[in-house]
Amino acid sequence: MEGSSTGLLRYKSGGHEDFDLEKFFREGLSQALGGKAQLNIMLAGRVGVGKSTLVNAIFGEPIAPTGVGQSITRNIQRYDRPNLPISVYDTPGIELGVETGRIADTYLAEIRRQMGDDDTRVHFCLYCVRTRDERFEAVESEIVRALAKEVLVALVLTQCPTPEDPRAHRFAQYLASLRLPVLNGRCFKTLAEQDNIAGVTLPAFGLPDLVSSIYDQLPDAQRYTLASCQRVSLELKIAEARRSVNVKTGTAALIAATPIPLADAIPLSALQIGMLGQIATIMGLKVDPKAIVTAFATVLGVASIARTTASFFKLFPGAGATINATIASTTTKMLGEVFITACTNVLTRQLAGERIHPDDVVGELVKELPVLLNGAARTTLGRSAA
Ligand SMILES: Nc1nc2c(ncn2[C@@H]2O[C@H](COP(=O)(O)OP(=O)(O)O)[C@@H](O)[C@H]2O)c(=O)[nH]1
Ligand SMILES: [Mg+2]
Repeated sequence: MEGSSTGLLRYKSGGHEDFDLEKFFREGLSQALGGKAQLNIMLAGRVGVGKSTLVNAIFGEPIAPTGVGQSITRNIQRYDRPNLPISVYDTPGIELGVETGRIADTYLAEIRRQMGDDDTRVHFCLYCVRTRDERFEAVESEIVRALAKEVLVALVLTQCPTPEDPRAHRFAQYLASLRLPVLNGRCFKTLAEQDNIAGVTLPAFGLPDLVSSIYDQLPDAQRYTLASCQRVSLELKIAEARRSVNVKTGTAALIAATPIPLADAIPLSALQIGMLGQIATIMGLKVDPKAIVTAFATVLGVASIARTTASFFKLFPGAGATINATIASTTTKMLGEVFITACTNVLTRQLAGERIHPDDVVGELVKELPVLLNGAARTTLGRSAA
């Protein structure tokens, strides 16, 4: 069991090691939090179109300052937030007629300056155009074309009243006719923050579509950061959590490539429980490790969880006394899917306006686990163990 290239088999076999659910979950959390790659976003477009509002709405945090004041930024500003692996390069708003020729050069110089370093490189640019201006100058075309040679550019129509607004639709068609080299060859209509016009509330829209489209184009490491940190698309969180479960499922199969006695399956349990910490992080939920322990004890019908893997593996009836690759990967996938479902249920209730106490995540888990595990485990594992 020693010297594995996966780096996961650091627990020696022989039954001396403790199965420690709380510790494994904590480790999963800290790996998930510490493992987020830096994601750098450039904002470009004219002054006051809603660049700051857009990026702040995507991440649910005031990263870039907003306001209607004049453009005081002469150079590109970098904004960071503590505990958020995201930086925003806010460009001085384009003021038409003012040194327009040099604007693109300034942006490009900054992009190139940061390009070499993985931590500072710009991963994508949001080029914002305000819908009601119905104006996109030749110089903006030039800037977008120049930027797109260096970096992924998403063209965003900001402050769009509704998805069906006819004037926005015509403007979007006009922009599409320019055949700009932008993400998906089109612009994204958005209203980042709900608006109020003549007493009518216009709900925010368009951000999930924008964020998912950008996600599709990013490298895996930045996808993870974007999906985890964004606060607009639950679907994207689910997709990323599934991707993470698939990776863990593969690793689980490796751990049990040579079948292992259940008593020696601690690395597998550590992986599975750590995975739950990662899922919670992607879903943006704070889950108390102690509450997780209580939840599993409830599911297992015991007062406290014994410090053996065998006690934990009672979650998977039919798993048998020897764990092979199929059982390892099947149980990992099952546990991952069940936890994603539990988190999704909580977040869905939250989106519906319910105030969710952090403990409710665990409450959901306790509700979901027995049903899902018992059903799935008996059929799937019964077969693979045979
Ligand atoms: N309601 C609403 N107001 C917005 C939106 N986007 C921009 N604004 C308003 O427009 C002003 C300028 O926005 P800001 O994000 O600072 O523009 P920037 O100069 O492009 O960064 C802000 O004070 C906001 O009140 C939006 O999506 N909804
Ligand atoms: Mg701004």
